[in-house]
Amino acid sequence: MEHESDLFMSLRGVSRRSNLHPHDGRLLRFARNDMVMVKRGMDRRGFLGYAGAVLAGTGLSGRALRALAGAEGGAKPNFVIIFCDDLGYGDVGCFGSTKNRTPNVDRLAAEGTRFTSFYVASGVCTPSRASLMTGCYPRRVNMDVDAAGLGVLLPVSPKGLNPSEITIAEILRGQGYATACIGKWHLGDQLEFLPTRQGFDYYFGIPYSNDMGTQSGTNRPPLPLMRNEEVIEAPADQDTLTRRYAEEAIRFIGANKHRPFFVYLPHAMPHLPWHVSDAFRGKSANGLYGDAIEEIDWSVGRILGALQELGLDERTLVVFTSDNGAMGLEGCSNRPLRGQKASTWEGGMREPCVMRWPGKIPAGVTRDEPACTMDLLPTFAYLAGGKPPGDRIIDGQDIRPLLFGRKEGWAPREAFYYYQMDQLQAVRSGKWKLHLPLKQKKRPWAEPEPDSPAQLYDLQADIGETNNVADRHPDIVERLTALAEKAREDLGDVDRPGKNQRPAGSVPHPSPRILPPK
Ligand SMILES: [Ca+2]
Repeated sequence: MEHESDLFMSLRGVSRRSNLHPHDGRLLRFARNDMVMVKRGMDRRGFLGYAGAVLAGTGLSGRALRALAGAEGGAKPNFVIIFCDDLGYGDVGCFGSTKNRTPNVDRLAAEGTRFTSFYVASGVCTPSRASLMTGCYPRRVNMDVDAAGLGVLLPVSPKGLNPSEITIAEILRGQGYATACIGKWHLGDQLEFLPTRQGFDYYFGIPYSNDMGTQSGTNRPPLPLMRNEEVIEAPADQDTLTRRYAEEAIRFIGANKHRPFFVYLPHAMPHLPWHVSDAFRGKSANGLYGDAIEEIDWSVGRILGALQELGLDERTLVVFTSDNGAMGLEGCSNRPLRGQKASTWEGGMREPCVMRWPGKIPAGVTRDEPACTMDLLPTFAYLAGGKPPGDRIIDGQDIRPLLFGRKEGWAPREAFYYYQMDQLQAVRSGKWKLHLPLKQKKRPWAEPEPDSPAQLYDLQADIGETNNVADRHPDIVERLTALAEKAREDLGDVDRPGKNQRPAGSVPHPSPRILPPK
C-alpha cells in the first residue's frame, strides 16, 4: 500500500474516533467529509491539494497532519536501524562517555528513549546479526558458529543464513516497504546468502568484517565493496566507508520518501582496523577509535537532517545500537559493565541503545526493562501492519508497550540466554543473572577458560557483576538453573542438539567475492 493511501486510511480512522484528539476537532470534522470525496475518486494530487486547503483552515501544519496520521496507526512508519560494530556500552555521550563527542546520538536520546538493558544475542558479529535479522537466538537458526566451529563466518565460507529463514526485511517488504542494507552483512558471502536474497531491494557494503581482507595476511580476496551482487571496489577504501554509507542511506531515503522504507545500516566501524575520512582524523580526544565514533555520530546527524528536511521525522522510528560490546583496548569503553566483546559478561552483550520516534516514543526517558535485538522483528512487523512468522518459533517479543511507555500489555521475558558460540554460559531472569558452572568455558579466538564456577549477580544493585551472591540465594540459583535446562532442551548446548533448531544454509562450492573481469 502506498504511503498516501495509508494517509487516507489513517484520516478515515481518526475521523471515526475523533474523541482521541479533542484539540484537533476541526480537522477531524473536515476529514470525515474529505474521505467521502476521496472515495468518489479524487486522485492523490487532488487530495493533497485539498488537504492543504483544509489545513490552512485549521491552522495545522503538514507536519502536524503527518504526525496525526502516524499517531493513529494508519500510516506505516519508516524504520532506520543504525547498527555499529563493536561499539561499547560506555562509548557514546548519552551512555557516559566523556571522551567521544556524540552530539547527534545524544540528541537521539534527548528526543527519544534510552534503553539501558538492551541486549544482543551474541558477543560477536555473525550470530548477533543473525538474531537481529531473524528474531531468533543464533542457535535456533544454526548461526552460532561457522562451518569450522569458529566464532564468525570467514570469507568464502560455505555457510550462511538459510534463505528459508524469514528476515525482518522480508516481512517489511511484504508490507510494501522499500528495503536497503547499507553496510556490513556477515551472514554469508555466497550469492545465495547475500542481503539481496534475504529481503533487501538494495545492498551497498562489505559482505563481512573489515579486517578480513588481504591485510590479514592470508590468501583471502581483497576486501570487497559490493553494490547489490557485484563487487564494485576491492580493496574497499575504508577511510571513506562511513561517509559513503551515510550518503547511500540518505539517497535511498530520498528516493523512497513517498513510500514506507526500512534502512538497515550496519556500520563497518568502530571494528578494527579503525578508519576515518580526513575530516575526522586526529580530531577526537580518543585517538583513531574516537575519530571513527565521531564520524559515525556525524553520519547520524546527516541522516536525522535528511529525515527532517523531507518531513519524515514523525513517521520514522530510528534505532541506534551496536552488534556487540567493545574490545578491551585502550580507549574502548564498556563502562560500567564488566567484560568485553566475545564474552557473556554484560560488557559483551548489553549495548547502548536509543530509539527515537517523535510523538510516539517518549522523549528524554530511560527504560531499564530487559529487551533485545531479537524483539525488533516482531515489533516492527506489528508496527508495519503485519505479523511475525506464525509457522516457526520466533524468540523475539513484541515490545511496543515498552517503546511507547505503556504499562499494560508488557510482560518481560521469563529468561534471556547468553550463549557464547554453541555454549550456554549464563541466564538472566528479572534482575538476576546466573553464570552457569562450566568445566570448559568457551571463548572465540582463545583457549577455553577452565573451571568457571556458578556465579549469581543482582544486576539491579550490581550492574558491574562484581559481587557474587550465589551462596546467599540457593533458591534463585536453582530457579535459573532450571531455566537454563529449558534452553538446553530447546536450543541445545555444545554437542547436545536442541529440539527446535533449524538448519543454516550451505553451498557445496563457495567462491570468492572479487571484482568482475574487465
Ligand atoms: Ca562486532
